Amino acid sequence: MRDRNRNGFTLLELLVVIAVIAVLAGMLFPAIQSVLERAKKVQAKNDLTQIVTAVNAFYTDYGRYPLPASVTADSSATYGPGGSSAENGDLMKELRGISNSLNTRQIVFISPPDAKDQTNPRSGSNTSTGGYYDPWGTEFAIAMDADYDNQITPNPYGNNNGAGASPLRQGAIAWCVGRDKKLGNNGDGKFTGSDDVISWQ
Ligand SMILES: [Ca+2]
Repeated sequence: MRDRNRNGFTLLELLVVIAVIAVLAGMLFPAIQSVLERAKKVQAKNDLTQIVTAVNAFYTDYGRYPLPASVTADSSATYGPGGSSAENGDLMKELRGISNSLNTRQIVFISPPDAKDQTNPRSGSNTSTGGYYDPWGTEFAIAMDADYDNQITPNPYGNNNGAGASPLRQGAIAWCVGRDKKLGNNGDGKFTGSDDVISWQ
């Protein structure tokens, strides 16, 4: 009996070991979560930069932004959540050269990956609508200077709420609403303190 105890673990020793592992895992979990969250933000920033680059490349090639002729105000040139066009799919199809109503030469300005999960798309495209989604599952938003006065009116986050002045001295901008899926911090519309990611800062 005594020899067996000396060579193996007692039940109590095993329980202590399991408890220690559980405590360590509990301490590591938030750290891992925050690393993953930071990686998603970096991914979102990259995607936003590519979208803005694609819009500006369209401008360079065609001398205008990828907007229907009827759209002449910045306020009606916003695609994605909260925009005049609630989805970004139509714009993305133009930028990808899938649609040729604005992109008449069907130049490919951007090629986002297809989202792996088409019923809950993240970090990629919905293959039927063309909508381009952020890493948390909401479509990216894009705004353009539709009246060509070299500024976007208004700044989607308002004047001096952490995302610059309104109007904003940009020709094309893009942003996404982050993990909480709401503009600003839990829907307050302010960039300061929010989990949103923007292209212009
Ligand atoms: Ca403008």
